[in-house]
Amino acid sequence: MLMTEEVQEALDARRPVVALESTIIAHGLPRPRNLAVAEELEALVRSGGAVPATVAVLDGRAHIGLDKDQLERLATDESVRKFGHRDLAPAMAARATGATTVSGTAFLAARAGIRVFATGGLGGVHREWTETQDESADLLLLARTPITVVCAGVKSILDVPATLQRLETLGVSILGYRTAHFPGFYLSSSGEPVDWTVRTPEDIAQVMESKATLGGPDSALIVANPVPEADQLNPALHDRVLGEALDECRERGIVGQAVTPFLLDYLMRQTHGASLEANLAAVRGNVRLAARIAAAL
Ligand code: PSU
Ligand code: MN
Repeated sequence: MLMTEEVQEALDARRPVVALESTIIAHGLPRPRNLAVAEELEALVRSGGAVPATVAVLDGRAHIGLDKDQLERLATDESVRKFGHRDLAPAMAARATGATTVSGTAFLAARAGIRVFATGGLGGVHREWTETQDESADLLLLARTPITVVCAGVKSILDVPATLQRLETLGVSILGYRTAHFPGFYLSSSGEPVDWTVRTPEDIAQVMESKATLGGPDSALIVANPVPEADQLNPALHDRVLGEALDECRERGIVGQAVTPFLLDYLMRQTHGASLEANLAAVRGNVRLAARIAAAL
């Protein structure tokens, strides 16, 4: 694992560090906006008083923290792949280059000693799970990785109730941040309830302390932070376009790792960019909150 000096020094001195994933940059956002967003997210972490550590695999080496050129390569090079945690070892041996998903990022960040990680929306159980068995590797990895993940829920392209059920089965704790409802990624609420609501970053730090005192469980802590209502995608538009996107995905026979990027891109085009703005508002809020949690620890 290669750590930037800045991240290494911050971890050694127990100063706040926030891990950021890179799949959203390479595969979740349109070019050239993705590079500007990658830089903006790092700047948001810094203005929150923490050090950003964007995670990726470059030429077979796992990087915890990227410099400007490396971030640019990730955002512009079309050959950058998408790596979940199962891809890490083969990618390293093959000297391959790829962005890390939530599972790949959480795995590497936790091993580097980073305690807080921010993303947009988690992967989860897909709506056609009974036929495709498509469940994101994010869930099982989070079930056995002790890291706090700040997200706007799970992507609304998924089966949200089924995903929440899986997280319950897997024993992953969920905290609603200033909400009694699980957020809906592009939407402020998925309509599903959460069992625990917290109001401040200090409350979240307290839960992390309690977990440390208990000595477990060794699973992730999900902080579900809704996109502000003013920034959410219009719910009726969301439901209509999502229905079309799922039909199109099925008709075209898109499967596996390509499903999530396809659906995100379809929504963006068919909502004329409105879903992108909601996605970005959610990610920005998560990154800001993650920096405050890291600072509160
Ligand atoms: N959040 C976003 N955009 C994204 C993702 C999350 O706002 O593109 C990525 C994450 O990296 C997540 C991945 O781990 O989508 C899930 O992909 P899959 O469903 O193939 O596991
Ligand atoms: Mn999948």
